[in-house]
Amino acid sequence: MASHIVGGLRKASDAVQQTISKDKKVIDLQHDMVNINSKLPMTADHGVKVENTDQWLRVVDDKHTGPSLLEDQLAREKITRFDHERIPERVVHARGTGAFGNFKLHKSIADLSYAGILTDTSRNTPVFVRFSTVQGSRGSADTVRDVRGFAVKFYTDEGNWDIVGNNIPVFFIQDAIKFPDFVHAVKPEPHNEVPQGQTAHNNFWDFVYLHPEATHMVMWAMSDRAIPRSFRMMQGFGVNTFTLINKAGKCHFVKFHFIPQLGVHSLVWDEALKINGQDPDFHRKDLMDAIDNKAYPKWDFAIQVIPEEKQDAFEFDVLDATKIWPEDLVPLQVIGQLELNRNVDEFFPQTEQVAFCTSHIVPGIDFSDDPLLQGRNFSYFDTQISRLGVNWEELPINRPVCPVLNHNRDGKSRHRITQGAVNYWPNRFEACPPTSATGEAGGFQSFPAMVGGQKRRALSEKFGDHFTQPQLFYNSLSEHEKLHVRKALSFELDHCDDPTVYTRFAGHRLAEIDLALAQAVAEVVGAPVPERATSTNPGKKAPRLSQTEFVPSTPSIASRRIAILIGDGFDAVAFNGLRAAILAARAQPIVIGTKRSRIYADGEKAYVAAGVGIVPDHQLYGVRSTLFDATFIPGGSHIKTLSQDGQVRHWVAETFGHLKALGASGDATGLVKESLAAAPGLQIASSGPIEWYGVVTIGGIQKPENFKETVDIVSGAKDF
Ligand code: HDD
Repeated sequence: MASHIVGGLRKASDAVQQTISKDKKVIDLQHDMVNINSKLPMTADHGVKVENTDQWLRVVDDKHTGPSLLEDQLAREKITRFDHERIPERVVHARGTGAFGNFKLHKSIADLSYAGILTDTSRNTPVFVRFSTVQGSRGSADTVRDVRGFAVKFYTDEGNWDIVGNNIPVFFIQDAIKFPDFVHAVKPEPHNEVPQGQTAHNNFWDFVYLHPEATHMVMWAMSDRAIPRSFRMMQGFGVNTFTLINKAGKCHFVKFHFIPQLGVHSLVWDEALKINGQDPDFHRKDLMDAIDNKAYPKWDFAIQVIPEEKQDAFEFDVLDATKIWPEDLVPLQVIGQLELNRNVDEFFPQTEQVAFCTSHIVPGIDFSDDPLLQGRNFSYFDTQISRLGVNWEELPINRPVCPVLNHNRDGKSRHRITQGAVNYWPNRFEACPPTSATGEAGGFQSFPAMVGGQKRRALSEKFGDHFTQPQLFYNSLSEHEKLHVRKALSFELDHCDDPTVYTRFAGHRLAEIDLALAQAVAEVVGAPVPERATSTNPGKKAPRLSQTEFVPSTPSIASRRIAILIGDGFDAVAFNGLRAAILAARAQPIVIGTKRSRIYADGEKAYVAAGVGIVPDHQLYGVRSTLFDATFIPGGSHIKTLSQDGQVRHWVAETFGHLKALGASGDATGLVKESLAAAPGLQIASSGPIEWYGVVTIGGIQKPENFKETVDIVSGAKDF
């Protein structure tokens, strides 16, 4: 992985640089920035210059031995500050990474909302986005099978608006009161703190069996959505139902969507497992590298809207977070674009201290009675107090770009100094009045909804339909996606050792969704195989639930990582030609050598003194094929060396097995042929002839004799 450079501001392209230099949040953050490279002398926290930070003050004899003095205030400060560096990690979504960018509205929706950010197309609203996994702790790996958080903070002119979403459009539970149970069940088990970064354990599968409402999200979590190739290549969903309020006081239900312009792409499970060990920072580096390389990720921002009077018009309850609004029933309207274009300057004060709240909405946007959202509106503000202290909204990353003034005061780590003699309303100076007192426009007004009824712990009847939508999701997947779901379920339930858990889920719950799926999983995990479906699946499908439907309008390899394998004696013409083509397509050529010392092309030795040849980015044993999107091997006399190296053969077979493009020229075609012929995982039954899927060679290549024409491109990874 090419090393990234922090401080993306320096590296931004001209157009983006111009936008960034006017960005209100960038200007705001500069008040709090210092530069460690400024060559200014070191000081203690109270400002006194430090003379020595290497030796503790001691009473020493003539051999310089003797006790250390507690009196050394500088040493004590250094140790004390270090002792207190850690803050509690997020109780969920602890592992994450963030970046800055902006939001541009293309189409005003003034007919639906009076929010400035949703009506003023001339604005460039600064944003901070944090992506995360849910289950693992701060140090867990990036490519685990998990839901990804997709939290967006819009620094709008009217205050901060947070969409705290995920890359899956539904949630495990319907009522926020279940959240502690759910999180306890998904997290490492209490007696032994195992497992880390996975749902593959008894407690999770026990919980989801006992909560049929979780079935829909479980199906998504077992699909390829839960192992994204990149944060840049996944959808974002607000999940909960919010409302939009227009000037006329009309209310519409709304769901928010972010659709990646690069398309939706995933790893295969074998890759994800391997990358966990090979590069646990794979996703965060991918995002930073893309931004440093000016391949700024972009998402279309879209809404789905249901008028208030149509609330009861669907077979699902529009307030149920375990249900999607199928796009054939409620179409998506694209109204804006989100772009990320600047890496953080420092992780802790920005990515770690950023704090989102679903309750942070701006005038023109309001909540709904979605029972999950209502509880979230309490939980987020509360958790920030435990993580960051009550004054968390004063932290630079969290403070709005519009003026903030009120009578909230004091508390731990109060930073702001408010001048004036009063801290209450009303006051004799009429200082800091709410807009209701002045008649000024723009104060947040809750939508005057009619409410009434009994006080009861109850949800509407439609919340009780738990299987229609998981069936809809599963039916809508392509064959290879279904296969991946089956394998994911088989993997996860295999990690449950309590027969009650895997037997009930595989043998009973899955039979509510799809009998063939239930039978296949039950057999493989050792559960009694169900003979009949426990619910009828009418076979209904909905558009754009399969991620294969998210193909970018202009297919591109921009920002993709392409490995070029070389040793001494590579063919310089093929190498240079392909590298130039990769660069022209704005992808990243990454040269992998037999060593990271200078490597020479065929016939190049004579020029050693002139310093030609190439110093590879990595040596063969420092990285693995899994970290690249494609591989090219140029021909040349280096093939003699490469073909004797098991690592190279494994690289080729693994690339093919993971369904990645594989290119070879000249003598390298023979190496590819031999490596694939020897790979056991390629002979798998399939629906049709695929042949050499994804293999491009120059100079001809023969199929190995034992190679089956019917390689299943999807499960090529089977034995890897
Ligand atoms: Fe949550 C964090 C997304 C339900 C309580 N949640 C958190 C983050 C994301 C989500 C992306 C990380 C934010 C960041 O990057 O700092 N959560 C969701 C979604 C949900 C959801 C999409 C369902 C629609 N969450 C949910 C419920 C509750 C919480 C029902 C509690 C009743 N979530 C929290 C939390 C966290 C959190 C405990 C932990 C850290 C934080 O808030 O800031 O309050």
